[in-house]
Amino acid sequence: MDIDISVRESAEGADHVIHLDALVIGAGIAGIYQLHRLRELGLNVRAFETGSGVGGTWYWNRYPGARFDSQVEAYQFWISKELYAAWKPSERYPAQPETERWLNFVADRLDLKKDIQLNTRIASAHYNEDSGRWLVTTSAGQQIDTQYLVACCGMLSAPLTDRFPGQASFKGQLLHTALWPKGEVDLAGKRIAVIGTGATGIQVVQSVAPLAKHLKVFVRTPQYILPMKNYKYDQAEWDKWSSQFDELKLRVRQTFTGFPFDFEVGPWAEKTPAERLAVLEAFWEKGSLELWLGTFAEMFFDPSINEEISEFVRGKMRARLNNDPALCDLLVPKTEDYGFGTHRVPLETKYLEVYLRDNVEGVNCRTAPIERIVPEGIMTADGKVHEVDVIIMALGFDAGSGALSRIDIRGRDGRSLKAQWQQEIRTALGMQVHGYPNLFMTGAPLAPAAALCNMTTCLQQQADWITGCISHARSQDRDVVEVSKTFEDEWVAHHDAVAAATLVVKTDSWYMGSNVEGKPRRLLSYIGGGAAYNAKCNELAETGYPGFGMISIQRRGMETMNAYYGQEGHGPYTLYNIGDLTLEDGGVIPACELAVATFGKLNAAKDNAVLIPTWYSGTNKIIEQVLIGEGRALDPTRYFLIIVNQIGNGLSTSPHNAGGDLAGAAFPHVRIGDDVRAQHKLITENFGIERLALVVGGSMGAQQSYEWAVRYPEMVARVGAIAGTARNTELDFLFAETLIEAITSDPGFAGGSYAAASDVAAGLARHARLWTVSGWSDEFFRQGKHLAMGFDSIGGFVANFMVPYFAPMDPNNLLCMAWKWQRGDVSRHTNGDLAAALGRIKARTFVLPISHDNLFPPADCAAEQRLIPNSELHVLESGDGHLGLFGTDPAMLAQLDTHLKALLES
Ligand code: NA7
Repeated sequence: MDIDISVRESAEGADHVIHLDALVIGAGIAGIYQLHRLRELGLNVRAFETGSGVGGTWYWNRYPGARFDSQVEAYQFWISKELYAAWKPSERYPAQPETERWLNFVADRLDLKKDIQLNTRIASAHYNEDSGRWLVTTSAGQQIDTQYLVACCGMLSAPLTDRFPGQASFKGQLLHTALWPKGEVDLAGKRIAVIGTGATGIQVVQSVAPLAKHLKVFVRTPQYILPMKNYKYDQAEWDKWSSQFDELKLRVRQTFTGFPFDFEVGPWAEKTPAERLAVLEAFWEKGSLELWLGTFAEMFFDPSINEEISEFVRGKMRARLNNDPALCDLLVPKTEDYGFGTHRVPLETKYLEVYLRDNVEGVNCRTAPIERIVPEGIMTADGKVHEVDVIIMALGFDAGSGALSRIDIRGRDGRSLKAQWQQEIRTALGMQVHGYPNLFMTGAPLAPAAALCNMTTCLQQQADWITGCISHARSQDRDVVEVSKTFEDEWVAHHDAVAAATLVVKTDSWYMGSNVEGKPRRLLSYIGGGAAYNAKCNELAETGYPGFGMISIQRRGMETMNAYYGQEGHGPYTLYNIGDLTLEDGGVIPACELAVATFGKLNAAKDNAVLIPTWYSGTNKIIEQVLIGEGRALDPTRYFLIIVNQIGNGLSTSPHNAGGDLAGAAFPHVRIGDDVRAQHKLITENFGIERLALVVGGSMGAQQSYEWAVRYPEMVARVGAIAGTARNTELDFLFAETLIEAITSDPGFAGGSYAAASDVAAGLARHARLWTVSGWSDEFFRQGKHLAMGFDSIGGFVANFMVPYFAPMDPNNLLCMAWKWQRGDVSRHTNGDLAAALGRIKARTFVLPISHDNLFPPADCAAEQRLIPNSELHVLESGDGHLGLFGTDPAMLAQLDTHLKALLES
């Protein structure tokens, strides 16, 4: 007999496509909660579930003895106190039937079932880049068109079933724990084999041993165990827990593993051996996972501490096996096997004592591995046939990535998630994967929810974050959310670095994917702790999800026309919609967006904020690379650094991404003053900052800094104006004019209606040559700096550095900025009286020209400085000229740091 999968495929609606805002895959713990949250958001959402009932893990795993290892007061939904109090669990660790009833109770209470389609397996999900939506197909052929796809498939829901040759030939009953049939399975008086002694196998073994005529347990790797102390809960007990609902709800998100307990017994090193033993004994008595996840965190890092704790557990196990040498050899892990806690530690109830029974035999399948299943039973490598009536396979799962890999998921450009994960398992926070826009997931790899967590805690936390992210995107009128590759790379690197410090990565188990042949090795679960993970997620939500690109399909044609602009090359940054911006020269930018990158934290007094506007063609990225760093003047450990991209630079609202009536050449004229008013809204309304410790910028960034100081004198404590002036000179105006002409005279420019930047390649190359001539100084070339950068001549420098630098930029964007630059002039505020305008400045101001700057020579800057009341002139000595702003001269950067430090301390 083969495994009964008990799924009757629904063919509902096979003939027409259903349209949804969101489709949730799965109706387990995560699925029903995610459905509830997205429905609260007002989305048209539906969940699809393979089983014929809700429950997920607690629907499928109905094998004898199935129960969870988390205390029931913490294995909960935190939706409301009323819901919590209304279900009274019967015991501390309820068994599967009660948990399945509880999940049905929750689904009924929240009226979720009307939006859950049962008996339906999702077969494929293909992303359509034009619509920004997913086309999902069930195995019965039903099609669903959905904007968001939220996979709540479960981390342990892809069971490993076909493991041995000859399975189909077995004459008796072959059962898999995770596909256990509904209804009674009569095991009484049977000859039973259990293969596998993980958390599942242990529960099965201890439950069926008393029923079986004879039980053979096939043990390969022995397990460390902890005793489960289960006891009945009466109404008074549950009322007690219900009264603690608010504290528990808060607490479980603040601990390492999502339980209400944490590693709080104090450092191992500070205790005597007797004190350590006392702690271990006391926690052994607790009968929970707390000895593992709530005593000494050092056990995960230090092999000698781990060995001492392992030996404590081994001693307990040996005693329970009456120190029988053969049983201890079979069932007690040895030092050379692996250490306590480096893979899942199951709770058990008299599991070891089972082996002392006459009707139970442990078969060592390390020495004699299982070769095949034969009609009579199990054949092992020693040639022996173990004859049985029933085989129960407790062989585990393709964890974390398995469930999603079993669906044909195709992202942008048809890329396959399964194929990618066969090479390397990567995600961003376990909730998105780059290349799969609008696909979110819970319980997926590289998050605590993949394994190392009290599951209800971590799954709800993820579903909450996903709900928040979708809600934010919608509030910003954005249809598509996709994490950047940079963000994903950084998360994977962080995940690996944290994991590498632990002993967990040295142990083979499903945690590492080593239970599935060919699965790429990586710790599935993020091991930096639930609390740290939550903090990271919360920070992203509070700062507008930097690193998660959000685009509008309506505008997307324009946005993707130039792949240069985006999170990939310039992120992470966050888009802030500052509302409609009425422009000085007429016109309005509706829902104007500023792309903002922040570093460091705003202090409680809100007096450590530094605003850094960008220069011509530059973005937040180059400013980050050149000016920011620990120990530098702009030190993120001391200051809250806000780099704001100017309008028109390609990341903030710009001609190439504006869309509609404002697209391309139709984009209105924007002035420095418009940028500064938009930034003022951002600073005051989005960040709640009333005074800036410093506004500092180079070139057009200096223009914006001066504008800030003149327009909002009370708000700016200090100004650093690098290589720029408050009023543009006539010569500079002319230079910018030549830049404009270089571009617009290219026939490919076509009045601004070119199809791609490459159509204007010749114009952009001329523009790059002009920048070479005036941006760098004669001294730069005399010193051979271009040769030192690896170019063989000035021609090579232009062809291989300057031209490629500007080539991908959008010509209309550059023109927008050039026009703005030409007209930078603070004396607009005082009817053309520059002295009066600069006289308004209350900020302490450092004027910082570059000695060899052709565009903003020191003399021009000094003339302005003399008009600013509380100011100093400090010339940065550098032969590189204006484009020394790129950071080509470390000595100049050192001077700059010295001056900015002095300014910040003044
Ligand atoms: P696990 O923990 O992956 O356990 C699977 C068991 O099956 C484990 O003892 C394996 O031994 C054993 N196994 C697998 N293949 C074989 C073969 N070929 N021969 C003999 N024994 C084999 O899965 P569970 O379902 O118990 O638990 C999964 C999680 O679900 C659990 O951690 C809880 O969080 C809930 P091995 O260790 O590979 O030698």
